[in-house]
Amino acid sequence: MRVFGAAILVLAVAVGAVACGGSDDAVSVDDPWGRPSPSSADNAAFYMTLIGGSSDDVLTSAGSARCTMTELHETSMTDGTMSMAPVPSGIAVPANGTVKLEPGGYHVMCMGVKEPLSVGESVDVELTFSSGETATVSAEIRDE
Ligand SMILES: [Cu+2]
Repeated sequence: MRVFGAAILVLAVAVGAVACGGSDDAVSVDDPWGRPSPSSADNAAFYMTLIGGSSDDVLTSAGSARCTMTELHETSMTDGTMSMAPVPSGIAVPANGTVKLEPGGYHVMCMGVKEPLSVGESVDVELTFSSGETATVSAEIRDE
């Protein structure tokens, strides 16, 4: 009986923690990362998972001090050819939804890397949303 009581207490604490996290109304960012910039190219890309807050939002721009210019891009496959294009309207993040920026899809394009991005370092990426929210995330550079 005593064991059962302890289990109830643990469950109550866990539920409390989840409810607390869910009350946040801004977009949150999970696992920001980037690929190392190859020495032959001066472009790099950042990826992350955007988790919607309590209302719809749109990631409208991103920036990093390490890039001369930064754009939001989407990679797509047309007739077997991989190409990417800017998404001028931004990346929509639905309320309580999840949007992944990942290789082969949406990404933050870093054009004109000022100094190579090396595996193991962390690069600050600033995000701006249509709601006016801004966030600075630390993208871990890794070989993936
Ligand atoms: Cu791109």
